[in-house]
Amino acid sequence: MPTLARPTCSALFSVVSALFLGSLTAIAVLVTSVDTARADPGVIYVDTDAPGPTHNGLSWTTAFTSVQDALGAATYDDQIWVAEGVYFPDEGAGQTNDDRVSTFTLRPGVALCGGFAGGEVSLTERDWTVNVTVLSGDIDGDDDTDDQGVVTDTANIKNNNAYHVVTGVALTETARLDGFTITAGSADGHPADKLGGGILNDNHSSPTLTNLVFSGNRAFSAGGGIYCGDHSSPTLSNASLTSNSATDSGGGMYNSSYSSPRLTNVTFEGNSSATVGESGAGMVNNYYSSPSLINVVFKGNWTSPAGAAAAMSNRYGSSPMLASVTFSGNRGGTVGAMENKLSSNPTLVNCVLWGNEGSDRPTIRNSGGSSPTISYSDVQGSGGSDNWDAAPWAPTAGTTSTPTRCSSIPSPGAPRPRPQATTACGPAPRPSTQGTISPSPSPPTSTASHASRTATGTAAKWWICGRMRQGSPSAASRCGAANALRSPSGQG
Ligand SMILES: [Ca+2]
Ligand SMILES: [Ca+2]
Ligand SMILES: [Ca+2]
Repeated sequence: MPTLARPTCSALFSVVSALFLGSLTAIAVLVTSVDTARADPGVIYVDTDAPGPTHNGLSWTTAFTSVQDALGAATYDDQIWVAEGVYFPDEGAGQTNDDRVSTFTLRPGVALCGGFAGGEVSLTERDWTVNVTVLSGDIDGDDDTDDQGVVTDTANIKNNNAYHVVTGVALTETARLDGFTITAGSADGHPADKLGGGILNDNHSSPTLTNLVFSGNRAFSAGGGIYCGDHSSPTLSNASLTSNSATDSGGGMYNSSYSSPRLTNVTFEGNSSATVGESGAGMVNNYYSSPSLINVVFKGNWTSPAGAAAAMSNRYGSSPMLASVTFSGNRGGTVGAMENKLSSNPTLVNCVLWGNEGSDRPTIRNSGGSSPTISYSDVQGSGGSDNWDAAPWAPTAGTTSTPTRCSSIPSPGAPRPRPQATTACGPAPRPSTQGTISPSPSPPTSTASHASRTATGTAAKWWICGRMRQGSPSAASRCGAANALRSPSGQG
C-alpha cells in the first residue's frame, strides 16, 4: 500500500523561504513536497483511468485507481473523491481477486464521495447524477448491466458477486457515503451474509447516506438494497431504491432490532420479495424499529402471489412516522400498501395511499392490536371523510409544510383547489360528499379511515370524520363525541 507523506514543517518553511528569499533551492524542495504530501484533513483522489504513472491519491492525475486503496489510506476527517466509473471491492491493495467477502467498509470520520468528472477542485462542482460512479458487487465481471455498469434487474446477476457491496459496523454519522450507485450485491451466503446485498449496517451503525441509488441488489433472507440491524439507524436522504429483491423479506430495505433510520426524499420503486411471511417488498420494519419517512414514495413494489405486503410491513412494536409519503401501484399477494402486525402503530400525516393491489386488503391490513393513526391523508377504500383536500400537514400560521410529491399545497389564505394525482400516484382520488359520512360501496372492513381508527381485530371500531377544518391540530381533536362511532359494517 502506498505510504502518504504528511505535510511537514519543512514543506511550510520551504514555501516561506521560496517567497521570502526567492531561493531556487527552496522552490525545488516545495515542488518535491507537493508531489508527496496531502493536507490533513485532506482529499484523496480516485479515478479508475487516472493517467499516472504514479498512483498515490494526491491529485486527479496521480489518483488511486481503486476505492479500496483510498479507504486504506484515509484517516479521520479525510474526504475521498471518486471520479465516474465502476469500482469493485475485490480490487486494490490487500484484496483477494473475486473474493465474495470483499466489501467497501465505511470508516469513522471519512466521507466517501462519488460523482466527479475528475478535475474538480471543490465538492460543489461535482454532479453525481451526470458522473455516474458505481460501486459494484459484480466481482467476477459477468453480470448483465446497462452501459454504465449498473444491474437493473437482479435476474441479471450471474455467478459470484460480493455478499455486501458496502458494509458499516459500529459507525456514527461521521461516516459518510455520498454520490454513488450501489449495484449487484448478492447476499446469498450464510447467517450475516444473507442480509443486506447493497449495504449491511450492523451493530449500532448509523452512517450518513446521501445522494445514492441502490439498483439491482439482492438478499437471500432480508434487505436486498439496505439492511439495518441491531440498533443501526442511518440517515438516508436523496436516494432511490430500485429493482432490489429479497427471497424472503424487505426487497428494498429491512430494519430490524431497534433500528430506526431517518429517510428524507427517498423513492422505493420496483423492489420485490418472493416468498411468504413478512414480505414488505419495499420496506420491512421489525422488532421495535420505527423509522421516520418524509417525502417518500413507494411505487410499483411487488411480491409473488404467495407473499404478503407489497410496500411496507411493520411488525413487533414497529411504529414508523410517515409524513408526505405516497403509496401507489404496489401489488402484494395479500396486502397492497401497508401491513401492521403485533402492536405496530404507525402515524401517517399528509399521505396518499391509492391504487394499490392485494387480494385481501389492497390498502391497509391491521392485526394483533395494531392501530395506525392517520390524518390529512387520502386513503383509498376508507369510505369516509372529506379531508383529502383539507389543509396539509401542520398548517399552523407562520409555519411551513413539507409538500407531498403528489399534491400541491396552497399558500395560506389562497383558494384550495382539489389536488390532482399525478401519473406516478395512480388514479385521481375519488371525491366524497362534503360534511357527510360517505358509505363505501363495499365496506372497508379493515382499512383505516382518513381520520383515525382503533383496531382490535375484526371488532374494529373506527371514526369517520366530516370535513376537517383548516388548522385542525389533529384528526383526533376533530373526531370528538359529535362524530359517529361506527363499526366497519356501519352498524355500530
Ligand atoms: Ca476518469
Ligand atoms: Ca475480480
Ligand atoms: Ca457476477
